[in-house]
Amino acid sequence: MSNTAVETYDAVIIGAGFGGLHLLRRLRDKGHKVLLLEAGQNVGGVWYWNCYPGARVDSMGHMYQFSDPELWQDWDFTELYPGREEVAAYFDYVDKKLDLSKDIRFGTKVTSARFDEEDRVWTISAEDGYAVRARFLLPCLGFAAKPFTPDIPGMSDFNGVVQHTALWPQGGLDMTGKRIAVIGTGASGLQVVQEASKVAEQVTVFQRTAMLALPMRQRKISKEESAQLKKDYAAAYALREKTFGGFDFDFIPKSVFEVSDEERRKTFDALWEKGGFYPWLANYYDTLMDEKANRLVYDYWRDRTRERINDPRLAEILAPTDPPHPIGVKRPSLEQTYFECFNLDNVSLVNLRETPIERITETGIKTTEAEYPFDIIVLATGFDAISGGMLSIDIVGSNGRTIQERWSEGLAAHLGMATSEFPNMFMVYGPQSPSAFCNGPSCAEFQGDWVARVVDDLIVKGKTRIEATPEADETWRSDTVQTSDMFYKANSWYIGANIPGKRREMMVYARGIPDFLQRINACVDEGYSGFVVN
Ligand code: NA7
Repeated sequence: MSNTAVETYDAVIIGAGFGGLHLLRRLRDKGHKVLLLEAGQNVGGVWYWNCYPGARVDSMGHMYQFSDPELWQDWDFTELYPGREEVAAYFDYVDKKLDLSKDIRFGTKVTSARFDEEDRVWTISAEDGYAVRARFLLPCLGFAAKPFTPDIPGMSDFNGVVQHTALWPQGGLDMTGKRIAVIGTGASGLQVVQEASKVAEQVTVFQRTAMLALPMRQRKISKEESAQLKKDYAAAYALREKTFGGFDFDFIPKSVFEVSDEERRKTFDALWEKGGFYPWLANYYDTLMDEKANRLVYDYWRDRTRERINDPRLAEILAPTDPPHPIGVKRPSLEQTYFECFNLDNVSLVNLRETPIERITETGIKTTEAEYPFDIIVLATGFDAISGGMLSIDIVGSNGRTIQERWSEGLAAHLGMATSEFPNMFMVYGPQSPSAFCNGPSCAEFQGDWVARVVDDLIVKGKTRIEATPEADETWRSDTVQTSDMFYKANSWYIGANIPGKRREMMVYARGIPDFLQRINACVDEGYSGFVVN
């Protein structure tokens, strides 16, 4: 049914992170009428919400920004791996420089979207009653739009504060002198522990799976060094299209077994010193595909990590003799002082594999072994990642089925950006896109440029409907889920295994950026293969 009471746009974007902002800019530049809807009160996406102490990027700053010289020439990060406050300031800078906010409606949590087949237009509605129409619906939700809170008995009984990291109060939460529990040892947990240990009376870390974290090698970047580094930015950005992970470095094109023990050791040492993702994504190519090759990396990681932990009992829990899963098949967090924290008197560790949590009480946490009193319980328990955000919105496609129904037998998204029954909808950073295996801003630009190009082309040609075919969805699905067996050996959010009851399937396109770009560009060159356009 037509509804002319609400305004109609060429495109409505959901989400003001890297993906949404880039797309807004590109479509606006092409002269289209675009509106961006954002649930938060500012730009930044995950960086708006994840304002917990210590929140920090796991990519180097020069890679964690837009590649447009008009933007980077006047922007300097002051640390190699920027903290949340600097990233938030960067978003404000981009917003101001490009005057983006004028086309953003903040505080607008989209709850539903319906495709009207007669008009070939989406009607998008928000929690506050706001509604708008658009030819194209462009969800740019990021991988972490839906925080995950585990169902631990007694949570509501607790008299203190229970706080999920991704819903941290924008005004902060003072941990000084408090007794803090941290449940979860992913990136968020590690970062909170590093900060809380400096100010809290006591920090107790509840670990289920040891985090095989890599050393960040954080350092300050002076203005002079930044200016020097900028000489290489253009070359670094050009490289992103040619590497597996959308970074300016890549795997060594040799097997770990091809080299002598001495050469391997030298390489491992050099990668370790560089830190960050180098030991993961700049290692010998077979370390992420072959379990024996991977084990060599694990053993190296374990021994180097144990050097930093004084108590051998804790060392065995934090860096076990045998790997809990192959290293790197679950995203390795970057840490600065995490392992040394366990040498401090005010930090202790509870191994949930030996003593699981029974319940939360009025005063703290009760495990099968003991009861611990707390003032604040931090839930660093992650996200219903990749698909959780999309599935939280009531999106109804061309034949009346919801996106939940469409994907009930498994995710299927042509090019990781579109899905049959949902015409005129393109996702950036969505299910079956390279998302988590691609540096965020790189992926935002690759996918955003493609979507902007397609939307523009269709509008210019007077086409009003584009829909992926079920066959194209299936092909992409199978190319995504059929990945290295290694990825199925960890209970990671890449495969949905961190969420009870969630289908266990690879949700991230893991064939590398060059392959991805080749396929999405070929699709357009072939006249939109895998789509029906009219
Ligand atoms: P992650 O990496 O998904 O980490 C969540 C952590 O929470 C992880 O250690 C989980 O243990 C733990 N967890 C989840 N549920 C429970 C329950 N019920 N009991 C105990 N522990 C639990 O989320 P983050 O927010 O840290 O990071 C997400 C991404 O953001 C990260 O990869 C970076 O890309 C940035 P598990 O390992 O599943 O045993």
